[in-house]
Amino acid sequence: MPYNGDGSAWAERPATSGMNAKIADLDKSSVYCPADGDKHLSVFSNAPVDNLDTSMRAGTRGPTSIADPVARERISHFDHERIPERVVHARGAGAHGTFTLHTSLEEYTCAKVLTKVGQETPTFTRFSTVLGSSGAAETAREVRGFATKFYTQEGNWDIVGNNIPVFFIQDGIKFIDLIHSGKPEPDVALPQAQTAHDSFWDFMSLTPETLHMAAWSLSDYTIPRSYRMMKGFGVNTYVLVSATGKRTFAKFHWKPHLGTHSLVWDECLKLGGQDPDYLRRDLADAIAGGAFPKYEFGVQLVSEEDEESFDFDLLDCTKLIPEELVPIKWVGTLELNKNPTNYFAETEQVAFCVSNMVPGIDFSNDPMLQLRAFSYFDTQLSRLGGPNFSSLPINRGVCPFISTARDGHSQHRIQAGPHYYPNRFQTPNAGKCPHGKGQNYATSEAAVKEAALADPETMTFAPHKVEGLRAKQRPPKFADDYTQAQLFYNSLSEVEQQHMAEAFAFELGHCDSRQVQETMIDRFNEMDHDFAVTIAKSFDYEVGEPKHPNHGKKTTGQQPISMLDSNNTFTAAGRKVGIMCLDGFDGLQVSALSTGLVAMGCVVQFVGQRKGPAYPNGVKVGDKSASGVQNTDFPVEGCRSTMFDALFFPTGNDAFAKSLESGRVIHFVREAFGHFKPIAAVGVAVPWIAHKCLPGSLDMKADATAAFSSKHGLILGQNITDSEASAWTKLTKGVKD
Ligand code: HDE
Repeated sequence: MPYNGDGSAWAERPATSGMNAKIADLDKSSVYCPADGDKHLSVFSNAPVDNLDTSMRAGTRGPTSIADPVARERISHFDHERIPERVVHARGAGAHGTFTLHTSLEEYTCAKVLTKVGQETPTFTRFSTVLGSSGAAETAREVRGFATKFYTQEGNWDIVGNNIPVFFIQDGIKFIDLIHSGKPEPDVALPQAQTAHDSFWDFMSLTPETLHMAAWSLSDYTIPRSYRMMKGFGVNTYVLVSATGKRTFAKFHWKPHLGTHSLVWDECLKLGGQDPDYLRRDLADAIAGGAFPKYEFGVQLVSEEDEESFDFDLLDCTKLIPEELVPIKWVGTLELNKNPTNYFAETEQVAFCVSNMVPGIDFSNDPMLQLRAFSYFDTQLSRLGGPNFSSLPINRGVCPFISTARDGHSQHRIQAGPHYYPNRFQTPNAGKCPHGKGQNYATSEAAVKEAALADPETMTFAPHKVEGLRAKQRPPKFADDYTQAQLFYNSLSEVEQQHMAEAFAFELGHCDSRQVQETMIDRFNEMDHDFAVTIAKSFDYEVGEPKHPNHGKKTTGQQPISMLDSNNTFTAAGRKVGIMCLDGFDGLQVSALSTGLVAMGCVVQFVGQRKGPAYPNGVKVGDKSASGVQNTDFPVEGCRSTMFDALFFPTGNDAFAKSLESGRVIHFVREAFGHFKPIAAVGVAVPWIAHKCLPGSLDMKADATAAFSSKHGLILGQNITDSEASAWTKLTKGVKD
């Protein structure tokens, strides 16, 4: 069952049984709408209001009275309904969930969320695009955010990551320029939600450290099929701290159970108009229908002793750690299982802060991470209006705590007790912190260590030595901009490399500056000469010999770079199949196939001449109560093949065969075929596809009634065998010859 937009979900307070601790906490702040006996319409004062239709005025045609508190307050509240959108990642979709740990990381961290096997931690996850404003289309080519707040028993822990394991720049000081260059041009504010303009590629071409991320940005990773089919990465290097004070570098990974899949660019362009909410709808539909998206959580761990053993620097977030060097240890599962009740209160007001850490998890010296630790907290002050954003319902923790922070705009808590520390009331931790007696400083290195280790629960910032010459400087290994860009490119399949070249033609084709185009081609020449020669063809440019020829090495693993790698997951589950139910369709076939598809976890949607009843063979058109009448999701004029992953055309009677002749229906087949989507057809639909829709495209004789092409994902036949059906349902779309 897809997300129901008819408002029926508003009618009742959901049952409280089975709620996780965070949902139960949110429920305390929730207001539901049914007008039961005790409720009345009201304004700020909560006094009853009898009339919301007409303001108070002097005589029926006289001036409106400012003394009417109802009209005034309603207008005033409306005037202030908007808050600033996020300066980046403004467009997002959120969901509640549960994180369950299946493998303990006790050897590396004292964080209970990562050590107590079987423990379920409530979460809130927000997926986002980066540059588009909050109303932008979601299928634009964009890096995607993947941020998760864990409401742990030790406080909130936020992993604010992306769907790509590396980032554009190495130092946070350049972030403002990166984002300014990508956002719409400042004079006429275009383009929206895309990097296809001069400023962005100007910045990229003049900033060599961006090369690796530039390659990822042009790849299919920036056009995901679904947030359910998208990886996540912490990107920066973090540090786990064990109960004995051992520090271990960690990279965080999310791996979707449905595999990692993308759209093809032509679909994106069309979907941007057909359904600008494509990804948030997909997420909400899946959760509402009980097909809860799941992701494995994993870590790559590097001991402090091995910090210098790589030819890249662990503190450089333009680099990943290839899995041949450090395998991923999978430790837990995130399930997204509840849609928000109120988008603004939850998805908009959620404030992810990189600085939200729990004891046992710490920052590394990654210069991006260090500045991120400041930025997120800081931005919430203007976005959410002051320092009390952390006590908004979606942001407040579920563990008991005491704080001496007080007052400020919109204080949500009523805090009793001492507002200073230390105090004589023995506020917890008073006796525990290093050197006790309320003195939060120590007089020797040994004393600090001893005190911290005595109580791992206070070890968020476990002691470790820092030294160096204070200067504006970068580590020497930060200088290599090419090796990993080459590794990425080599690890893709040929078709994915081809998609990158096409993406380049689109992106740089929207730039006007010859200098930007040529400099960017020269940059990619340092990644791969053949690639540069290919992309240069669209710009009438001759590429020279590269200074850094491609080393030819590849990488693979549990989080393979190529989406066509055999370690990726291919499944019919979660895919949307459109079934064409034009009047006169074979009802038995449709019900058998749709039952089978649903059993495999597919979402089935029916398309007919009208939204409403579709009449099968043997039922009179208009006889709504006859058995076998199929309720459709879309009229054929109201949808396109791009909205489905696969199409099924049943057989049918003469009327059905005649309706197939419509240009719109023929276009369905041609477009889906062009996108390499699986198409299945039976009976009268077979010759129609072979001869009317795709004449000359299929390897079948003129009189053939059956054909199977695994290459095209196409099966046509009187009967579809099990093995053909299972090959078809692999739905390995997006693959070009
Ligand atoms: Fe962000 N980033 N970022 N970022 N970022 C924000 O915080 C920032 C960076 C990421 O769904 C902002 O609350 C700086 C890397 C995500 O609410 C802001 C730097 C990565 C989200 C901010 C970075 C990210 C944000 C805007 C360089 C991948 C959306 C609103 C030092 C690991 C979170 C907000 C959500 C949001 C700043 C770099 C991911 C302004 C200064 C690297 C997923 O604080």
